[in-house]
Amino acid sequence: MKNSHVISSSIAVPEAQNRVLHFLPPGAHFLMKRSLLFASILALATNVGATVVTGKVHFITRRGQQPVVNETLVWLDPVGRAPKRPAQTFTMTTRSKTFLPHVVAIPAGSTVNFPNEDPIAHNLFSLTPGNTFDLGLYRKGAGKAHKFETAGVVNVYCNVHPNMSAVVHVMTTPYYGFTDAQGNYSFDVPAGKYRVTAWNEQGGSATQDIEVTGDGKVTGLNLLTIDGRTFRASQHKNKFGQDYREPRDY
Ligand SMILES: [Cu+2]
Repeated sequence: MKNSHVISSSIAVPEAQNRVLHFLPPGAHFLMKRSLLFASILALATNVGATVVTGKVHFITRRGQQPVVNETLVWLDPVGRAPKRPAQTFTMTTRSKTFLPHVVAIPAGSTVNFPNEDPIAHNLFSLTPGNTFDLGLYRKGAGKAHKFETAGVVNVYCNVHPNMSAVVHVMTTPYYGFTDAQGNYSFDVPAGKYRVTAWNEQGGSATQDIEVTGDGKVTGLNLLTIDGRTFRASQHKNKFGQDYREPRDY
């Protein structure tokens, strides 16, 4: 028997993204959008006695700010043990001097391939402690890969193009997924205590502690609010920790 607990409230999202809600089974929007990433959520959803934890992430924005709402990652860290998602191989492509996708979430120990579809060379790197790497300069083709062992948020950049950036979330909990374009999320989890965290690049994270009881009730779950008003796209350093030189035209 599954129980659904819906937290509903207004959400300030850009008009263009304020589309009609689709009513889907819990978790379905995750599966539709990022089927590879969330293929294993089906297995989790079949837990006997699982309770559906459903909520919404709310954004506070300054005038003209448009956070990419469906790049909001939500995860539930269980107090105590949890099953692990198996490490897998993911792909983050460089195309038109951007990373596609811009944000990924992967189980710890997973490998990300970085194929280059541009006719120009890139040099992807990260200086994030625990996940530092430097793939070197490489041209169009299959590209290179990196295995992400340490949990946390990893910033990935290109040493040639200062405007290229991506985020890899290395997860230990199996309960994670991206919200839909309205900020809705839904998880099937067994009874227990959890810390719920919502993260968006334009505003950092918000957390709250909840408890899912054996009879399918969820306590402590409120609207998660991400305040993006102080967000500024800051210029990062190159792989040597120095300012980028004059942008080269390629
Ligand atoms: Cu580049």
